[in-house]
Amino acid sequence: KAFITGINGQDGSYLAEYLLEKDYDVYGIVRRNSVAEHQESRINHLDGLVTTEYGDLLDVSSLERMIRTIKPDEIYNIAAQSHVKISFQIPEYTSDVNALGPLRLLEIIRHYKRKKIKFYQASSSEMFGKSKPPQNESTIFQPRSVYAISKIFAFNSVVHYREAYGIHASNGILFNHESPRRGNSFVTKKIVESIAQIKSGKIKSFKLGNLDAERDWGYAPEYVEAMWLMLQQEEPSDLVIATGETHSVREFIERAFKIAGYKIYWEGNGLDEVGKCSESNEVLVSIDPYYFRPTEVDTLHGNASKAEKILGWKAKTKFNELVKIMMEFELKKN
Ligand code: NAP
Ligand code: G4F
Repeated sequence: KAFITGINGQDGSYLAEYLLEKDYDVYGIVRRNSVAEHQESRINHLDGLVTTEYGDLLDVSSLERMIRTIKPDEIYNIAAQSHVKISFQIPEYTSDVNALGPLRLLEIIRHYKRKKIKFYQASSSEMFGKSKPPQNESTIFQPRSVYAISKIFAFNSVVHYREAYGIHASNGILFNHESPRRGNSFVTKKIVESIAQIKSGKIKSFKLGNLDAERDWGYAPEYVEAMWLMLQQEEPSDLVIATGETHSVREFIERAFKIAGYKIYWEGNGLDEVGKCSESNEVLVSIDPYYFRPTEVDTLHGNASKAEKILGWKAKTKFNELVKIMMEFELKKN
């Protein structure tokens, strides 16, 4: 039996599918949404296959009730206020959910002695912050946002509960991973969705922030396999999961436009920089400082060789293929 927090998120939905294929009984908590169809929008197709109840990382009684009634073998804590930029606006809420949420779960496991529950925590490459690339398990954390700080608190809680109480608790330090199910306020999904809307004539252009940030972007369905593998190991551990390839936001834009049949060129500098269509010379992309962050993580580039050695896991879908999957999905939708 598996209990997934954040089951309606990008990763939670893929993880639920993955565990169902492995014959798990899958349970999860969902949050009430004022628009009913948003509430389980990514897992509607799993209706009748997974069991969901209302719950929240801020509501200990809901977590305790779920764990005591389900008696899960594995808990995957995937839920979070997962948007880095938004954490600058709601730092206290972000910390309550992302830092204290996992602590609440670990406390429940600690006091629930009936059987050994294995625990997975969704840690993040964002914790590395300004540490120089490539980053691996020995790289120090130099956070650049409250999101990252909250994830470091959770990371350390996992290590502490493992050492102090012998809990089988592991941190997956996942680098950015995307898919057609990615939320559309994250840069990759925003780019492909906007390009498809340009192509179908719904919009003329779109605005972005820092085009020079570099990320190690992988494919989400492959990353949930690494989560499961970590809990199948005799010894819990903390592992980096990444592709080992890094590309800029700018490269992502160029590649996505190319797949959609456009060639673009860049003109101007700083806030005045624009991406124009080579054929029509019309502006397709411009800069809006609203999307800048007070502090930025410039480059993330993961070294996942430890995960390869311990789990036998290696990223298969690299940058070009990922952009293709995401762009083609949007083009078909529009
Ligand atoms: P996501 O799509 O934003 O999903 C997050 C899920 O958490 C959503 O289902 C959300 O519920 C739920 N949630 C938020 N606050 C909650 C609360 N207080 N109580 C219960 N559930 C709550 O994020 P994701 O991309 O799948 O990421 C999954 C996890 O991995 C997150 O912890 C994220 O921080 C971490 N992570 C992600 C990446 C990445 O590149 N994707 C990389 C490293 C780490 P609603 O559906 O109601 O909004
Ligand atoms: O897509 P992003 O918002 O992802 P970010 O900040 O790297 O965070 C994601 O990955 C983390 C793992 O490293 C996760 F822990 C976290 O939960 C989340 O999944 O932004 C990527 C880059 C940033 O440098 C940002 O400044 O894109 C830049 N960017 C440029 N224009 C933009 C935009 N980001 C967003 N969201 N929107 C823009 O318009």
